[in-house]
Amino acid sequence: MSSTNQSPFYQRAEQEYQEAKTDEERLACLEIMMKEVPKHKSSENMRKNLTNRYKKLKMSLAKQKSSGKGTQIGIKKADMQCVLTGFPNTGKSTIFQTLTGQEAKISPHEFTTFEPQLGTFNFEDAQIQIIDIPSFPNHDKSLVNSTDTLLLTIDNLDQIKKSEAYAYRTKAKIILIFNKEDLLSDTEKRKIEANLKSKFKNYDYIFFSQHPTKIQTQELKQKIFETFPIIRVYTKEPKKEPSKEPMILKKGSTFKDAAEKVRKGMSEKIKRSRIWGPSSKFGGQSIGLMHILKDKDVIEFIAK
Ligand SMILES: Nc1nc2c(ncn2[C@@H]2O[C@H](COP(=O)(O)OP(=O)(O)OP(=O)(O)O)[C@@H](O)[C@H]2O)c(=O)[nH]1
Ligand SMILES: [Mg+2]
Repeated sequence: MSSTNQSPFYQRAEQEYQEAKTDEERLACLEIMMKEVPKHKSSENMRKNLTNRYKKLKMSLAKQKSSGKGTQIGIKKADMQCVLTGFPNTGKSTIFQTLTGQEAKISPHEFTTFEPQLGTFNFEDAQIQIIDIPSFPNHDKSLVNSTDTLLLTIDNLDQIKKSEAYAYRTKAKIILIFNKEDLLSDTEKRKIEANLKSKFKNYDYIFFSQHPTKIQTQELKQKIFETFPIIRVYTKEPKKEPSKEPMILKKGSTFKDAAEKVRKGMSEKIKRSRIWGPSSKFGGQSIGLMHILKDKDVIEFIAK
């Protein structure tokens, strides 16, 4: 069975496999190929071949990891990360500049952004990492596939389906940013909105532009923040104000996880602990190590 008889997903994954730069990427491609290859007799050899390649790669990756080498993409992932993607000239770098206040290269020519630009913005004490990358098809595949959230920036509806060819392997949540709102008449905007609500129900979307209102910018930041499976927890010392910078923990974390994040081994030294905020029954409630925390909790503890 030749690979030309395979599904389009298989073929795409195979092509990406050939172009892949890291073993992680190759592994992800193989996973798709293994899923897509037909299960009948005539493709048995092909399946075996794929499984063998997969196993070998997994082993070599495990070795790399244990020897501490690992693979490198040059950007250290923060607790919360989002990536701006889309077709050329949709206004991604302009959005990057609006959100971060950092200057970006912006021009009416295509592919103005030719390498990833890293920035951060603040939302209610949380530091969110944002990366502006080159447009499809020159995007950074490993970033698109590995980030938490994709900000898919479009200026017409056809781009949604077309972009699936470039982002079909991502595990990220997607927010659609319909940009250049200023170019739309009220009627056009209503039509687009109706389409988004009927044909693209699965996407969370927002209209945006190069001159957004304060409320629009806040709403975009809020939407981005809500895609991350994390909570903010503030710590405080007795009789003092809570920390300005929250700790960022995974959703479902316990007080023990928080104490361990402050310092390894800390959870074994806790003498007394109290909590204020959404997960407490009342302000100043005493809690045990297994208490499950919520976003915006404030914890106070005394260690031995
Ligand atoms: N009318 C209008 N023009 C915009 C808006 N946002 C960006 N532009 C213009 O669109 C062009 C492209 O903007 P960029 O921010 O460079 O777009 P990009 O997606 O980063 O483009 P590449 O990096 O080249 O792929 C520039 O001329 C911007 O001034 C907007 O909201 N409204
Ligand atoms: Mg750009």
